Amino acid sequence: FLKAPKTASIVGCPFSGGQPKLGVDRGPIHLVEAGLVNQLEELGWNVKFDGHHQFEDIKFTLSSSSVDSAAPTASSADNDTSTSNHWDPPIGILKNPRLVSRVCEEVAKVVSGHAKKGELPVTLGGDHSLAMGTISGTLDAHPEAGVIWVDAHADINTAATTESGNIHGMPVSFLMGLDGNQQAFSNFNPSPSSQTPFAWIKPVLKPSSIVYIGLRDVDAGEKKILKQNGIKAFSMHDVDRYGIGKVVEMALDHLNANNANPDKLRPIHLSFDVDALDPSVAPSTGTPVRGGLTFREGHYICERIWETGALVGLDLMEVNPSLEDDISVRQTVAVGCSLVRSALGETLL
Ligand code: B3U
Ligand code: MN
Ligand code: MN
Repeated sequence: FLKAPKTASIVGCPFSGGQPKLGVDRGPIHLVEAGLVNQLEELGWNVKFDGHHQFEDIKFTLSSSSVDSAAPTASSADNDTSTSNHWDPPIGILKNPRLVSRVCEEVAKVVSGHAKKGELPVTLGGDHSLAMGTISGTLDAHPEAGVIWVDAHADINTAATTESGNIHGMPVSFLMGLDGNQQAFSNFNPSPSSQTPFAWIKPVLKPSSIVYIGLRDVDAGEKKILKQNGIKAFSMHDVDRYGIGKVVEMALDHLNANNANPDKLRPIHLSFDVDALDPSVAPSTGTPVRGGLTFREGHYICERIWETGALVGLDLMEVNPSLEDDISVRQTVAVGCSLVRSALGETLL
């Protein structure tokens, strides 16, 4: 049968504030320069892309409304996101909390706007803290959607458990409104009236509405959170044991078993961290972990989700073109493009 032409909206997010390594903000630029827009058009998509989002106005607003008007210190040079800006001091150990939060709030509006017009938002990161925005946006437009989170990491630390203070290791906890965040923030901030910068995030994601695939580097505190909340997770051990085909069926079954409307397939948001792939497949990423998904396993996940016809949102995150040599960068960018094409219906035959 013939489907009506569909529109994919590329949401380019050159943002690195959720983690300390420079360069991940150039991920979306490289993915688009590699020809992603054309490639999707060749698959029959109507592609909307009017340039990458600029978050400069957010930085400007934050810096000019800063309570701390002290002169910038040496560590707050503009191109250095590895240390805090004087206008965005850490909360507890969380780095760049106001900037990350405001950027994600804007991304949420953009993604939700596209999704409500019936378009498929394809967000290119940038670091994975951006998923607080993309998933808030998807769930605003499709409240019944479930999330498949493909990653080496669980990204579910709270302000109480994070050891790094890097917010890209925390987005899922904010989307779920986990207790650890409220408690920790009230400790940092004794005045009950003062809101955390993350107050805009509604706890829209139920623990039963997310499934992980690819995990292999999960902090002790995160393991507790996964257990306590009964969150479904398929680690690399499960991929080895069952094979990727069975794992993806189990993941889909889990989401659809928890569907409010059992007659309808649940809409799916796929949040793909490129570090889920083995570093030999995708070397240019900030926190590579050995023993990851093969090229085919990563693509299979995307192909199978496309096949369900239920995809309503896609993220491709953590491509960092500043890491490793030129060949590695080209390889990682090419894999990123090809994952997106697979999720948008590129078939093998
Ligand atoms: N769990 C660690 C490491 C990490 C999470 N996400 C990435 N790395 N990419 C943390 O910092 O929370
Ligand atoms: Mn991640
Ligand atoms: Mn990761």
